[in-house]
Amino acid sequence: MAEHKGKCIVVGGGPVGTLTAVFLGRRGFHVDLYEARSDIRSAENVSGRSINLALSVRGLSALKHGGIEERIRSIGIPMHSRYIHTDKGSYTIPYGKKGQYLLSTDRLELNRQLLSVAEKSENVNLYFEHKLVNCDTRIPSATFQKAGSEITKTGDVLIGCDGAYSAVRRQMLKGRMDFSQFYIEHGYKELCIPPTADGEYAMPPNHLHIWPRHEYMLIALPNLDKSFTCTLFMPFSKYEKIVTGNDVIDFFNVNFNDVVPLIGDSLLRTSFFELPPLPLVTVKCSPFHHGKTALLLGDAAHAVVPFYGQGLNAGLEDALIFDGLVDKFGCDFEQIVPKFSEVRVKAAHAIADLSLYNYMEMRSHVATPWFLLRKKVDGFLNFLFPSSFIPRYSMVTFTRIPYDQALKRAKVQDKIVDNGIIIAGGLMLTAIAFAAYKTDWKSFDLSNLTLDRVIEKAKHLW
Ligand code: FAD
Ligand code: EGO
Repeated sequence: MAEHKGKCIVVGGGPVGTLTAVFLGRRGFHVDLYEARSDIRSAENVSGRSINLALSVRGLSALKHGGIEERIRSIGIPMHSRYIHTDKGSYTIPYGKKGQYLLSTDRLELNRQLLSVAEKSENVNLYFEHKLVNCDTRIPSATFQKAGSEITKTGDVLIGCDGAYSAVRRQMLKGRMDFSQFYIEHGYKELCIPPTADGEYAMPPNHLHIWPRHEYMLIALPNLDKSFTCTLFMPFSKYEKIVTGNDVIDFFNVNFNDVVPLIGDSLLRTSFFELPPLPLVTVKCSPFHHGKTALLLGDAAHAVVPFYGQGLNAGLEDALIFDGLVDKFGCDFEQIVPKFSEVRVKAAHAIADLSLYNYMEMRSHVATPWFLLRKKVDGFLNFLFPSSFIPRYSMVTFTRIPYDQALKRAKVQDKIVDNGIIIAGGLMLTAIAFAAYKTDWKSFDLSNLTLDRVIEKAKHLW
């Protein structure tokens, strides 16, 4: 491809920026991708700690379009059901009868694979240790800091994929862009459950492990090296009360007592304090573009709390939808760029709200029996009406129904289920009242109350 259709400046070499660069390069655009950090594939970067995330249909569809779905599936671990750990015991509920699952994927490995694909594209140039410090989204131009000096680049379109604290967005906010940012009370901390002494997984691996404890939530996702990465969600005010190794052990003994032997007493004592708890933010903005020259994708456009496991799935889906628009409108950025906001802002706001809703639900009435009942009712209704009733979690996770439509449908369904439960309850009360009314209480001799007599009585009533 000798003749370039246009020059794209992509900011951020995270998964969203890299996949976007792959898509644009493949369509014959010249792409310069700038990343603030050094190349995560180089030797100095082997941290040893794997942090994973759950990929589902939206993210995997985008990766498939990029031709690397198979490669990612081979480095991921399928989680076919949730594994709920309660105080009294544990149980599993499958994600779906149709072979639906989440893929537990190593973040860094996913990013490495994407960078390697981008690097192979002759239209894509990668620039590491280039931190965007300023940009003018009208030209568009971008200024990067590189080893103490500054360089300015211009192009036809500037695409900000630089995460939740986006520097590209910061510039765009000076124009007409609506913006909100909201921190929740909870912070997160990542811990590791190492393999057992004989090198095996410490728990069954093909599950999303969840310990719901109202205010506190703990999850664990499996890694290829037979470890699990645990994420603890807890209010910052509680973290402040845990200051010594003994505090940590006491806290876990009270709240997650089965987890202590899994992580190990000494590892738990030390690793808990390696990093401070990290905040969780929701960022909404609108629109995602400026004119025909600048656009935000991924967390830069919409950061969500992780209680639906959709942040990256939504970001990768952005790249897929963006590529669909490029396919439709060729190299006409005057059409593509505004159209992206038109089709995506509503969906992004919906997944932000859905994620916050799950956060509220998980810490309030999702004590364990409710979780079980609700998932069972959902599963049963889906069995009765397979095409018209899809549980909320399934619509979000296992379909590509736009998030805003999934939210709308879920609201209607919730009403039906709530009313259904009320009507069923009402019918039951009526039946009991009726039976009581028809019962001749005077002759009701409890000493004679055997099962046979009860049945006899019931027959008599009818
Ligand atoms: P990022 O991954 O943040 O990448 C942005 C890149 O831009 C980085 O490489 C950064 O170095 C670079 N950059 C930043 N500023 C500049 C600059 N000024 N100049 C140049 N480069 C810059 N999502 C899921 O789908 N499933 C999950 O299970 C899941 N679990 C999560 C659990 C937790 C605890 C958290 C916090 C998030 C989770 N997410 C999950 C969300 C997911 O991590 C993000 O949505 C995803 O990483 C966003 O990708 P991105 O490429 O848009 O941004
Ligand atoms: C009733 C009961 C309705 C993230 C329970 C809805 C989220 C919510 C953080 C899980 C799975 C991927 C996740 C389920 C619900 C990731 C997820 C879920 C967590 C926490 C998570 C499920 C990373 C909520 N998916 N999920 O149904 O299995 O249900 F527990 Cl704290």
